[in-house]
Amino acid sequence: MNVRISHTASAQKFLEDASGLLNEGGNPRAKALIYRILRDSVNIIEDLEVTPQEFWKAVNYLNELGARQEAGLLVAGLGLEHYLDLLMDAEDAQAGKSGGTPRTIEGPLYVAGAPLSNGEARLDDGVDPGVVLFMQGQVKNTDGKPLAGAVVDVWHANTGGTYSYFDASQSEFNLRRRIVTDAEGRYRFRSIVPSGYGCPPDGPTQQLLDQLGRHGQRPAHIHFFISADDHRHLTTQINLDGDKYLHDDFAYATRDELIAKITFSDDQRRAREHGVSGRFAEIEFDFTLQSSAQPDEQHRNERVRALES
Ligand code: MBD
Ligand code: FE
Repeated sequence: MNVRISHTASAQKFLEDASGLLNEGGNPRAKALIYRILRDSVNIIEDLEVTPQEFWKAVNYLNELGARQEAGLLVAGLGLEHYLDLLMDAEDAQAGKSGGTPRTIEGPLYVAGAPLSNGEARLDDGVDPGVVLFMQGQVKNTDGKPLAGAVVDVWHANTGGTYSYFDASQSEFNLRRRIVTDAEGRYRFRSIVPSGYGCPPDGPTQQLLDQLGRHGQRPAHIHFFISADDHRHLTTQINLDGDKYLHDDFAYATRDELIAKITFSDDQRRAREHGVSGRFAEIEFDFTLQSSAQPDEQHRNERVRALES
């Protein structure tokens, strides 16, 4: 028996009252959003005949999600963060903005204020016994002109798939650096080859993914914010070719143009040139930025981030 009341005048008035639409105070945007959320919520409850047990289970789920600080992880896993990218891509297409390295999601694990250096950096603290990685490339504009003084803000996981700051066992800013490109627009860094990420198996995000019959794994990847004066800020990642989850990312971040070839080498002459011994890996990847005269486009979107003032 599907009983509905949301269409009645009294129910609609009730939702308007609960959203503050009948008073003068508050914020009109907040009222409009909450009114829509309440209307859609009661529609879901009525359409899908949500039981009180299911409703309170969902309320408790939100508490768990917050307590575990996993809201940012869940929106990535449900594809909503990727959906925002698709929407921004469509907006760009409509506005005639094209070219350059594609955007892809930031994810929930950025930490602001990583050490800044010129041209090159070592990202790892030497603790992780992973394969040494040398990555380098150029930041350019859409005409192919190198951009000197661009900032390459890079972060990635260790061989356990965990990120410093969120994994308190790692040193401060491990695997996180900001590198300013040199006169030829070049950056280069030494690090270790990251492993893919997996959602905490005992957390609320994985609990929900289990209900959907989905895994919570990401391929090995490296995150970047790329910025330069008079150019559009770029939030992106590279995904390492050959990873089992390359085209099965639970956060849907992989894009064809962002698949980076990684070359492993045992050539000890070349290792010595790099100042290391043993097996090492190399990645070359260039980033291309669209030019922009709009200051709001030149910076990353506002979002609550760790250590960001
Ligand atoms: C990550 O490392 C990540 O990049 C995303 C999007 C979600 C969870 C962990
Ligand atoms: Fe990540």
